[in-house]
Amino acid sequence: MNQQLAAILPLETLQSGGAGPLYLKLRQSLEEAILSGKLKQGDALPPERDLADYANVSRVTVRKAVDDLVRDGLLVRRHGSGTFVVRPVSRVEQSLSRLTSFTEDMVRRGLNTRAEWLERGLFQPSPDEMMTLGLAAGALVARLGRLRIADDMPLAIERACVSAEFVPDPLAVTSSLYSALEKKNARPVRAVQRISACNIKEPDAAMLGVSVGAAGLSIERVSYLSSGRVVEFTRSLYRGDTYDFVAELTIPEQ
Ligand code: 16G
Repeated sequence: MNQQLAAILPLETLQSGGAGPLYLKLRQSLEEAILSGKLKQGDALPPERDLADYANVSRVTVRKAVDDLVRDGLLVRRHGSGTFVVRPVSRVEQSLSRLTSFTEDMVRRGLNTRAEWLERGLFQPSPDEMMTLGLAAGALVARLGRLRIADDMPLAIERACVSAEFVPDPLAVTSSLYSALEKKNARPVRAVQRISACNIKEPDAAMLGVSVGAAGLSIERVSYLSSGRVVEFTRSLYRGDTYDFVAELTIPEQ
C-alpha cells in the first residue's frame, strides 16, 4: 500500500512548502494527483486510515482535506463503498434556441457519446403520457431511458416517451432517438422546454458520479411535428456542474 501511495503522493511534496495547515498540504497533493491523472476518474481513494499512516497525520486532518475536495467536486463519497475521484469537467454550452439532439450536440464538440440503457421497450402508457402524447385508447408508448455519457463522463439521465406509432421497435434504437424518428419522418420541428433547479438524489447521484445533493437541472421537453402533434415527451436530469444553457434574447417588435 505504501508503494502505491508513494506513486500517487510523493512524501517530498507533502512535506515541502514550509508552514501552513497540514490538511491544506494534503489537499494540494491529492488535487495534484487528480489533475495530473495519477488518480483517475472513478479510482477509489485509499482508505483514510492508510492515508493518515502514510502521511503521518491524524485521521481528522485527512478527513478535512477530503471534505474540501468533495466540496469542490473533485471527489465523491459513496455511502458504504468509499470515496472516488471525479474528473474535473469542462462545461458544455447548450443553446436554448436550437432544437438539436444530444448526439448532434456532442459530435459538434468532438466528443464520443455512448449510452447505458436504463429502460427500453413498449408499455401501457401512464395517464400523464397518454395526455401529453395525445394517445388514443389502447395505444402503446415506447419508453427509452438512458444514462448519457460523453467521453466517458456521465452527463445526464434522459427518459423519453414516444408513441409506439413512431418507434414501434424500441430495441432497434441503438444510438440517436432523433435519427430513428427522422427515418420515420417524425423528427420534431419545435419543442417547449421547461428547466428547473434540483438537488440530485440517489440512485441518480451514483449513476451521474456526483455527491448526493449536488446541483442538477431537471428538464422536460415536449416536442412537436409540423402538424402540431406531440412526438416526444422527455424528462431529463443534467449535472449542474457540466451544463450552461444559453438563450439569446431580443427586444420584442413594437
Ligand atoms: C436531447 C433532448 C432530448 C432528446 C435527445 C435526443 C435536452 C434537454 N433533451 O438530449 O429531449 O430526446 O436530445 O437525442 O436537450 P439523441 O437523438 O441523441 O437520442
